[in-house]
This record gives sequence, C-alpha cells and structure tokens, in this order.
Amino acid sequence: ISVLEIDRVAQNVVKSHLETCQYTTEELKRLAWSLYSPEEVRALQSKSCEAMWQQCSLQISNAIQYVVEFAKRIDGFMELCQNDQIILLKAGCLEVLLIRMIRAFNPLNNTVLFEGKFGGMQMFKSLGCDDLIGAVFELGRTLCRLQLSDEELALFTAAKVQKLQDKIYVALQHEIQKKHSTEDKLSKMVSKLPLMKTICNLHLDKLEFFRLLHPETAMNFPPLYKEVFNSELQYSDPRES
Ligand code: 4D8
Repeated sequence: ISVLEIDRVAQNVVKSHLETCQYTTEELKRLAWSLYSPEEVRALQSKSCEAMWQQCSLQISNAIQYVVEFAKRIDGFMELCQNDQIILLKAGCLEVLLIRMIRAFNPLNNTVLFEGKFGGMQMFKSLGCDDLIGAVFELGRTLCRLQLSDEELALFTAAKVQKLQDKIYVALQHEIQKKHSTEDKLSKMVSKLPLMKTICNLHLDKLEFFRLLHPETAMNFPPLYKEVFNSELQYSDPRES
C-alpha cells in the first residue's frame, strides 16, 4: 500500500472521528471540574437496579448513535451489505465506546463523564456490576496513561468497525511514528484488546442475567441498545432490500 493511500485512509478516519465525537476536547476540559457532589452520588446509589440500568442503557444507546455515524463516514463502510454493517457494529460498538471513553475520563481522580458531570465508579453501584465497572475503570486508567492523541484514538476505534483493519493499522503506526515516540505505543494499545473483550463479554453476561430477572424493564431498553446487544444475530431478509 502506498503512503498516499495510507494518508487518505487516515485523513478520512480522523475527520469522521472529529465530526462525530460529541464533545470537543475544550468542552471536556471545562467539564472536568464539574463533579457530582457526595449527595448526588448517594442519590444515584440509592436508585433501584432497574432504574439505573435503564439510565445507563439510555446513555450507551445515545453514545452508540455517534459511533454508528462515525462508522458510516468511514470509507467503505456504507458499501458493505447491511448484514455486514450490523455484524461489525455489534462486534465493535462497545469497544469503540470504551476507547472513546478515555476522552471523557479523568485519570487524576478516576472519574468519568456521566450525564454532564464527572463521578467515580461508586456512582454505578446500584447496577450490581462491580466487576464490570471495575474493569471499565481499570481500562480507563491504563488507556489514559498512553496519552493517545485524537488522531490515534480515531484510528484505534476505526480498526474496530472496519474490515480493512490492515490499512488502518498501518495508518495508525504511521501516525504514531510522526511524533517520533520511541516506545512501542501500538503494541501497548493492542495489548489492551483482551481486557476490552473481557468487558464486552461481561456486559453481555450481565445483560442476559438482568433480562432474566427483570424482563419487563429489559423490554423497554432503548431499541438501539437492544439491537446492538441482542444475543441473536438479526439477519435481514434479502428479499426486502
Ligand atoms: O462520549 O455519551 O456522554 C459507561 C456509559 C461514555 C457505562 C459516555 C457511558 C460511557 C460506558 C454509561 C454506563 C462509557 C459518553 C457516557 C456514558 C462513553 C458503564 C460509563 C461518551 C463516551 C463515557 C461520555 C456501565 C457520552 C460501563 C455499564 C452499563 C451497563 C448497562 C451495565
């Protein structure tokens, strides 16, 4: 592959990321100072499990809309058949969210942006998923240590929703080398993938279990959340398209 082509791929991916990342870096910097008060955290903690799941699935579903928009703007994605698009999104969506999370994660006090304010992992206590939340925050901390630029973030997430992974990874390596960093950043990034897989599987397990306990609540989860995390793959009828 030529350098020109790699540059084109990278530019498209970075542009798509910046257009769909929902908060600018400046906005996030300003927001980093608005923390939930202890009373507000207590209020979140005393919510019912169902109410908190509903609230989180809504936030996730909202964030997924931006990921879908990101994917759509990546060259080649819209040329895939609808089934392949859905399969890629189902497989990569949460991982993209988790990588995007680091923009909204403050490693100085271990807080994450949730509905406009920053809070620590204790605010998710009523979900009853301490292991999952613990893993998510651990990922946040370790990914933040890599100090990824928006360009690196864009390419790293694109590799999750893209079949042309090879090209994207070449572009990512190229981007990393631009900053003449000596450390092997790419392999550090790639080494976080197993933790992300673990988190995704944990989330699916928790969801399945929650659905058994509270089927009515789960039925009312946002459609996009259900569509992406439904255990059954949905194959659209080829006669319809
Ligand atoms: O830009 O959309 O505002 C996390 C959710 C991020 C989950 C969101 C969340 C994000 C995962 C809420 C609950 C990551 C941003 C805000 C909401 C991704 C946890 C924290 C987006 C980046 C930070 C900031 C709970 C946004 C992991 C797991 C969910 C269950 C239903 C068990």
